[in-house]
Amino acid sequence: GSEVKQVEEYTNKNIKSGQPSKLQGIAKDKNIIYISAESLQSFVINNKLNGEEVTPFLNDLIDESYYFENFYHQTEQGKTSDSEFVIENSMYPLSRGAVFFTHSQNELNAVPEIVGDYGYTSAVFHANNKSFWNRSVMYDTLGYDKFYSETSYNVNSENSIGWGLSDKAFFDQSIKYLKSMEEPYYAKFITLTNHFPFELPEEQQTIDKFDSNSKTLNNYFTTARYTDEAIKQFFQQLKEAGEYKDSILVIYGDHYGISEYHNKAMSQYLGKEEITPYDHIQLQRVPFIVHIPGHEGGRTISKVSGQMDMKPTILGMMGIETENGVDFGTDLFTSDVDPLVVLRDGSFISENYLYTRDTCYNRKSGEEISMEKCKPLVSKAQQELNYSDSIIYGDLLRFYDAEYTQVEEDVNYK
Ligand code: GP9
Ligand code: MN
Repeated sequence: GSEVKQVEEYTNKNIKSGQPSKLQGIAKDKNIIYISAESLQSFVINNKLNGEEVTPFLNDLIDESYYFENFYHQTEQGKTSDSEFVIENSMYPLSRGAVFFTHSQNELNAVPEIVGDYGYTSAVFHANNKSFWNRSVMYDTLGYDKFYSETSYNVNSENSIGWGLSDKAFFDQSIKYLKSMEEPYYAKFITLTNHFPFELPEEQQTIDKFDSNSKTLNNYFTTARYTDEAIKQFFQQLKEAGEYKDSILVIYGDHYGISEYHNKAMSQYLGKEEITPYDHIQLQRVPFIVHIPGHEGGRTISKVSGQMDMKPTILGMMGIETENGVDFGTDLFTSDVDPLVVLRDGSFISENYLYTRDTCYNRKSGEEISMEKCKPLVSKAQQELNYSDSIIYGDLLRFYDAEYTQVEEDVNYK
């Protein structure tokens, strides 16, 4: 127990804001619908190819949502599964392997389990084999009630693209299951079509390919557009099914899709001379969109943030608070915390600085500056990673009783 206490002291002192969410309670008793957008990076958002928007639906949606434009994925080798681990536990993934495989029996305080205590039913929708990433085991550990995996879907050669069921067919076939869920529900949809190598049959392409030496980047625009259209169709179907207005929709990118092997082509697309280590970190940004029907005043939020922050942010919106949880993220709808986003390799982004590969940069200008500026945060970042690792390796939440409470009175938000 005392080691977790130490972590709790650290997160209380360094991370928790102590302020209620500005949207406290806005999601109380509403359905929560997550869309994990495979390999979707921020560089295509509000961006064009040959004069055409890459993600027209998401760009419009952002005007009616909270959009975090400096939001980073924090995944490692566990890819999608790491993103799932991070967003539901507000802890770091491991530096090697995937927690979903190596520590699937750990005691956790994951969001599905917490919201289950407040009357939510929960499910994951993902049309891949249920054992991929050890999901069927890990989803039990996370507290999910139900997993709609490949066998719940009608998958054939006509409706498959690349890795499996196309995103459009996936959402289409999911609606009936969603409708059957007892409300309020917490549902996570994991898309698949925008996955390496990003191949899409020509007749389904609605935007040009890019023209460079990287087939991967060239293709990427076509599948990113496809997912954008699939999400558009899903919103439409949610409305038709009556599932939209009582729900809050949360869309996020799980991790990067374009690796640094494609830097040359990427620099060509972005119109830069080269992709520096600073640019490489900035390319780890993925979209994070919170869409609240009936609360459409769009706001783009620039503060630095990461997947780690999703658990406290969503729980804050549900009015669910904890005094003693050991989350490493903060509620993004509170304002008094100096943000520090730590990536798994020890790189970090703070309000003023960006650090990677032993180099300190001015975050806003990208200019290289003295390491002295970054030094204190380098050790803080390492400390956080070590704390998170020690909890996972020692399965320390076994000895720890985090208490969650839901605010009684209604909403605080304006
Ligand atoms: C597979 C999907 C993609 O089920 O989650 O996996 P990834 O390779 O991105 O981790
Ligand atoms: Mn993925």
